Amino acid sequence: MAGVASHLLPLDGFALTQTAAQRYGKEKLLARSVRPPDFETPVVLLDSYITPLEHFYVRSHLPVPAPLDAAAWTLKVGGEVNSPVSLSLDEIKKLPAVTVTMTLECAGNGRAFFEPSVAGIQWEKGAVGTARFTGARMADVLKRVGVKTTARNIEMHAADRPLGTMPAFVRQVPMAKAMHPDTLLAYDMNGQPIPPVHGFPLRAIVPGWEGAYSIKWLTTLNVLDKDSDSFWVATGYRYPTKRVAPGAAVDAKDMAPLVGLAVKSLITKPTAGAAFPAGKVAVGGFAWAGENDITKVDVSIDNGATWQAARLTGEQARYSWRRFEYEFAAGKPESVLILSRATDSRGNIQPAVSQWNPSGYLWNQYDSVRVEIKGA
Ligand SMILES: Nc1nc2c(c(=O)[nH]1)N[C@H]1C(S)=C(S)[C@@H](COP(=O)(O)O)O[C@H]1N2
Ligand SMILES: [Mo]
Repeated sequence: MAGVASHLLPLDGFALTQTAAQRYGKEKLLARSVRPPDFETPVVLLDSYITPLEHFYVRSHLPVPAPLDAAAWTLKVGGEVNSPVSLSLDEIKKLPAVTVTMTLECAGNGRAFFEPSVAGIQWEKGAVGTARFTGARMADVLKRVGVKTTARNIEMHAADRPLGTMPAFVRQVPMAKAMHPDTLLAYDMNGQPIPPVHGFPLRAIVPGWEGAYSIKWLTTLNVLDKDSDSFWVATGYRYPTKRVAPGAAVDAKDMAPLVGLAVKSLITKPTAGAAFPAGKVAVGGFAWAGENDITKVDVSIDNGATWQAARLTGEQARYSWRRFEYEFAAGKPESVLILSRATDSRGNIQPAVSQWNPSGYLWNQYDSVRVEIKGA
């Protein structure tokens, strides 16, 4: 080691991961990528209705921007509008404040389970969480600038900068969703200023739609009379319009942009592999369906042969997951597979088998947790 300064030695993988996690206060999460930061929440930490900030998953395509100065930051609003403006954070905070409780889920949550496997972050079950977002209505800002009748989409730009030849993370939201009173320009998350890694000082909140619509570090709303030609709008976040064979190549004309989210449930207790004495076993979890409400969650403890309705409990809010609870009596030592299956207000039922697709989006088959019942 002579002559090698210790501070120049490469950190090992674990140390690197810990350093990145500490920087963002995400020590308890699973690092799927360190640069840019992609952190997944272990299912055991998703057992509360509101996900605490330190447990909330992180998905970033590009490095987190250098700390943004809220006093110098502005939101530029232009394009197909009568009077373009630059708004300060204070001006946005003077608009009526709205709080929306929302389940935010990455479209790629569950990608790791697709067969054949699909390129991208290998999320298992925890690229999802629920938070209370407070901000101004996007509609109030758009009304203020006078959107022209030619407007079709709002293009959103952010402060995170691409590495090398990577495209910037630019997305669009159609006018109708942008003008919806629940679509926000949010500055608070769970009652605190949005943390840097979640988009400080301002992020879009497009409730009930896959997470990539909710642009972090928002800098610009550009009103368009057409579709954005940015990479992530033109080619990203697409899903086949028909069922395809696993592994098949899908023609661009048979792909459409993702909107909404799939009906889905997640068992948060017990955890996989837990062991119990014979007796009562409590099952709990959450179910969500984007813009739709959850009307039913069924549980099976016999490999899906029979199903029983779980109780829907706790807070009920549009765009937010719903708690379900179930209890069963374990009589003898055996291995039990607990399955959950949600139904939404439009009659969509969680499938037994997720539809494979080229980008590995919207994994939503029955959730399953295996537990072991030991002797009394
Ligand atoms: N500017 C910007 N906004 C972004 C992203 C990004 O990489 N850059 N990632 C998107 C994706 S894919 C998701 S799933 C959510 C994740 O939000 P979170 O990191 O606050 O959980 O942010 C979205 N907003
Ligand atoms: Mo995402």
